[in-house]
Amino acid sequence: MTRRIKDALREQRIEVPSWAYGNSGTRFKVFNQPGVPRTPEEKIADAAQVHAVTGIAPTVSLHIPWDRVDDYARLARHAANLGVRIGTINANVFSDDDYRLGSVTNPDPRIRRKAIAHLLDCVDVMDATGSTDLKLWFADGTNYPGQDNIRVRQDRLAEALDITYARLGDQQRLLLEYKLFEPAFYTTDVPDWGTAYAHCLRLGERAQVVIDTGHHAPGTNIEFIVAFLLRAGRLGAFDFNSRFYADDDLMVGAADPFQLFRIMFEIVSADALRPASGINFMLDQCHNIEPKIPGQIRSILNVQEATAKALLVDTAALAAAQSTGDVLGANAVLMDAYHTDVRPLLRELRAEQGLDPDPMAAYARSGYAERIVAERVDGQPAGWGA
Ligand code: PSV
Ligand code: MN
Repeated sequence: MTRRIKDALREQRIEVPSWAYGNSGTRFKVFNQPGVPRTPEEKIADAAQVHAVTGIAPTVSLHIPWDRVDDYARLARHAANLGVRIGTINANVFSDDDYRLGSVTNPDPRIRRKAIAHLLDCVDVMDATGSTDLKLWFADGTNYPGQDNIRVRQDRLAEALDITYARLGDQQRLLLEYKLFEPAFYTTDVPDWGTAYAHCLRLGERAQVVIDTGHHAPGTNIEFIVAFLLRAGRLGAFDFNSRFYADDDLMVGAADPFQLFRIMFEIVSADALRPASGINFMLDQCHNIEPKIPGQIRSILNVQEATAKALLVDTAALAAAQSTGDVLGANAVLMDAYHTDVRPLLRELRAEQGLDPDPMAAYARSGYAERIVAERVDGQPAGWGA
């Protein structure tokens, strides 16, 4: 039993976002922290620290143009030298005045062409870095009834997706992310998993849905969406984070660790944890008030703990209780696993892998935090809009 759980945990991989290391905030204030990276290279260096102490975060998502460089192949080599790889390429078609009324769904054909050209540029970045995933999130939508034609905006979106999908190589995927609201407040052009799923179905097998755990109405049963998309073979990735009210990109597992456990249970019970399953488990977080590298480490540990608990579920006992209609018994099997303290098991696993059993303490002891504060004094710190 313990061996099976450890084997599964050893295979687990979680991808970190480059933007977690830059300055961030809310629409009210972006807070500056000392020592934040000034370049994509420094963001990758910070991400490498997270991998060094956790052992399960070997890839970094980039956000283009926030992480624009002249030579992406060189950036990929820089990552490799630090022991990590470039992961998903996130297309940013929202940080530009042209996109006030939308990007690929904008009423102006010139702006739509500009947005599509950027999506195609992102595929070039994938070719240069070896990245296999293009993640698309659109800030597109409307704020007022009557502002634009809802159906026509879907047509424009479909056209942009068709062109982008056609540009992908055989080993590359398009990952479509949905979001209920924000920055548009009346309609969002990809508001929910159903809309994303319908577009992906039409596009083809290499178009898959991204579940950002922060992008739902309060009370939404996210594990149901996970189960549905898994069954349909269309769950491409997660953007893990956590929120108490609206999307505020808090550390995953902070608001509702039980929800995270329920999600990971669906993953584990469908045997979808293995990297070979094709699901990219990414973090999508910003650390506004907490230090960034420890914020990422804590998030990874939260996912790892939820996963270990999910792996502990006695599936034979659960199936037996389910098949006999033993409602309370089935629920008790799940809750037994959830209530188990898996931290000793994870400490043991890390020690076996030559890692420090306590990654938070290992990072604090490393002196890296002090070093970047001392060294990164000149230049422009990376952050929203950088
Ligand atoms: C939008 O809220 C989002 O979740 C998308 O994934 C973006 O790529 C990310 O935030 C960073 O802006
Ligand atoms: Mn996201």
